[in-house]
Amino acid sequence: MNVQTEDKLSDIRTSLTKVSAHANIALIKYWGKRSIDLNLPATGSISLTLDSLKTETVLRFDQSLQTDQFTLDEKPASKEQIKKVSHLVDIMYGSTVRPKFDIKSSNNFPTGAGLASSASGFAALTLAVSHALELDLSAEDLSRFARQGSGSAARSLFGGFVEMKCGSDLQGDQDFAVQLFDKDYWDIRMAVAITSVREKKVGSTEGMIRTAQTSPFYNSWIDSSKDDLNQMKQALAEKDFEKMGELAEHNSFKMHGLAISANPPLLYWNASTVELIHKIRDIRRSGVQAYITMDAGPQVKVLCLPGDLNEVCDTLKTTSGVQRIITARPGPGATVEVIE
Ligand code: 2P0
Repeated sequence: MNVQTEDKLSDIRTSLTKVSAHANIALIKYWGKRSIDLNLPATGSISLTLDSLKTETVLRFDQSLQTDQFTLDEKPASKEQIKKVSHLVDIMYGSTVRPKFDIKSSNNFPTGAGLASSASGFAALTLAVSHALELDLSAEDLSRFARQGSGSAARSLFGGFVEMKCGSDLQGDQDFAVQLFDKDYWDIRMAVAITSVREKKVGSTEGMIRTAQTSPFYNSWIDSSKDDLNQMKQALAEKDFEKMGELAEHNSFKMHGLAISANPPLLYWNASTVELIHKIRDIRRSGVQAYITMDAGPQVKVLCLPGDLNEVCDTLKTTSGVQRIITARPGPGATVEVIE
C-alpha cells in the first residue's frame, strides 16, 4: 500500500478524477470509538445509503502546487477541514512527502448539519484518491481507509443496506464495511425534514468522546447494540418493515438518550424536531407505518413504505420550522464518474 517510491511518483494520475458518493443514514447507530488514532468504532452499525443526498468530488494531484487546495461547496475549506483531508491522503499515499492535491467537493444538501455529509464526502475522497494513485484495493481495504477519514464514510462506499463491522483488536483489520443488500433489494423510502441548516455546535467525534468519558449509560449502550445489530439483520433479511422501523426508532432514541446523559449534555434537537416526533407518532397511531431516526443534528428522518410517502410528507410540511423536505430511496455506492 506504500507508494512513495520515485517510480510510483511518476505513475500518479495528474489528470482529473471525478467521483460521486451518497450519504447514508444509520438504522443502527455508531456512537463511540474504541480507538481514536485509527478511528475504530466501539460498536457495529447498519445503514441505508440514500439516492438523493449526493457528494461530487473532483481531484487532481499537481506537482507544481505548494500546498493542498480544498474547496467545499464552492468556498475555501477551513484549516481544520484541509488537515483532515490531507491526513487521509497522506495515509493512502503512504507518506507525508507527496504531490499536493487540488480537490473540489460539493454536496447537494446542507453540509455538517446531521445529514451525513462527512460520510459521502470521505467516501468520495477515498475512492478518488485510490483511483488517482492507481491503488489496487479490495472493497474492504477501501472501506478501512474511508473509516480513517470518518467512521460512517466506510458505509457510504456501498449502496443499499450496509453493515460496518466492529473488530476486537486495536489494529483495525476487522473494522470495515460490507454490503448486506443492494439498493434494489427493498423499495422503502426515507423522508428527511430539514429544520435547520446551521452547522452543529458539537461535532460527532467530540460528541462521541464526551459521551464515552461522562455518560453513566455508555457501557449499556455498547452492550445492547450487539443485540440491536443482530435483530436488524434479521428484520432486513425478512423484509419485516414494522420490526425494522421499530428497532431503528428505538436505537435512535437510545443514542439520543445516551448523548443527553453526557456531561455537559449533547442535545441535538430543536423545537421543530420535538414537534415532528409527536406528529409522526400520531400518524402511526392512525395506521401509517412511519418510523423516526435522528442523527447528530436536528433533522428528522422518517422511514416509510412507498404508499405512505405522500401522507408522511404532508405531515412534515405542516410542521412549523420545517424548511425543506428531501425524499429518498435506497441509493448506489460510490462510483468513479469521469477520468480525464
Ligand atoms: C451514524 N453518526 O451511525 C452515527 C449516528 C452520527 C449519529 O456516524 O468521528 O462523522 O468522523 O468517525 O462518521 C457520524 O459520525 O464520525 C455518525 P467520525 P462520523 O451515522
